[in-house]
Amino acid sequence: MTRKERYESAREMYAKIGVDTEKAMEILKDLPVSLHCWQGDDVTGFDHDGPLTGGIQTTGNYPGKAKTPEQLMADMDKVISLIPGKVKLNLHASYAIMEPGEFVDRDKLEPRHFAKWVEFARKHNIGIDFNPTFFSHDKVKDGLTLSSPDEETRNFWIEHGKACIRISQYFAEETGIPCVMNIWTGDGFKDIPADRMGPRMRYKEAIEEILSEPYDYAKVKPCVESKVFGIGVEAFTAGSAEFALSFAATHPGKCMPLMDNGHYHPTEVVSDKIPALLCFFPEIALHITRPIRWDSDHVVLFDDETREMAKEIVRNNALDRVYMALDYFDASINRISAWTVGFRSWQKALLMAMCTPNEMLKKLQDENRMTELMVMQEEIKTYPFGDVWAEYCQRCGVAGDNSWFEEVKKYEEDVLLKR
Ligand code: RNT
Ligand code: ZN
Repeated sequence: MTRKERYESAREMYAKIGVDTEKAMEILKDLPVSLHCWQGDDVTGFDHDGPLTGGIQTTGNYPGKAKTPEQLMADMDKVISLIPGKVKLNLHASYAIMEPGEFVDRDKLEPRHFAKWVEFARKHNIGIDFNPTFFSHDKVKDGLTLSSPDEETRNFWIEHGKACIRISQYFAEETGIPCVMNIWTGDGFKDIPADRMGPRMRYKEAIEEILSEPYDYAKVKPCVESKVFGIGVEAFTAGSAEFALSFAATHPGKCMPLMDNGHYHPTEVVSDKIPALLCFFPEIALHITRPIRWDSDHVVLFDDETREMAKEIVRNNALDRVYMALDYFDASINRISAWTVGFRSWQKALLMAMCTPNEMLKKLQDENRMTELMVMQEEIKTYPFGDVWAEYCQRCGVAGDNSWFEEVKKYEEDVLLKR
């Protein structure tokens, strides 16, 4: 059978259970998913020489890491040529591009420092998401930024946040696509604190100050990302889950919560949290990653929890309410491949969720036909999803199988190993 024939046969099988594979592909191909620039250079950025701090860590020393904006952009061009669907660029403030000899600290960053990224986005006809960088900087004082008891420190980082709001507004205006601006700090303590509320009150007030910078919520979408712990801040993080959710809930029309599925206790699942939040928040944001035992930020795979998260977005008709962004960084393997596998995995998860007879399954649940529900859920696991995926990739002009990896090997030889 040819690929086309295989797809036709799959399409018929899915149609019999009420799934429209054509519609699924149509929707998915235009659905933006944010691709994080930081996989390409191990979260280093261009504005400092220091180490990566803030409770996050990359491990590995695979050759070919991008060291300049040009290299990072070339690498992202390569990735974009290998993945189906619609990309959005996700940038951190530390990826500012200065003029030669120029140094501007983070509190003084301006839109012009990101003009080259806007050019990049224009070239690909995509939007940009943004993140203030509250880590890897000498003004992180005793592990604290926005929650620091030191006013000067706090103000520096508040000014950084405000600068980032202005830059986000610039991105939205230049691209015509809203910019999701995510606030995450690694603020916390290694050991048992004597005051948990003080840092959180300072954090709350600092975010409020950042959000007092004027912006249009239709264009700039600030989020607050929570985290349970980080390396070196095991005992306490200021931006805990309850903190971030409560902040977002009490500032409607100003910001939304962001859940990173690496940021919870290992038996908690974000797939279950998505529908809970959707009951209350008009919009939410996600960082999609793969935690192994902790927030290890491994490459996203087409695994059970990834699929479950995609299902919750799709079957609750929330594709226009959930901002999806990848967030992981593996320095131990080819970085182009890491990006590509992760993006393709999330695309697969979304496509599979769309190729699931969600209405029929919900009905079985509502009629308490739980035995049948189990049988049906097991049945569709072996439906010919691979044939739909191959067709989707073909229509997007990329390889439907692993032949894209040949391109990566060639790029490694021709470009990465020469760096
Ligand atoms: C860290 C958070 C945060 C970062 C990026 C680089 O644990 O997940 O989102 O990964 O901002
Ligand atoms: Zn994250």
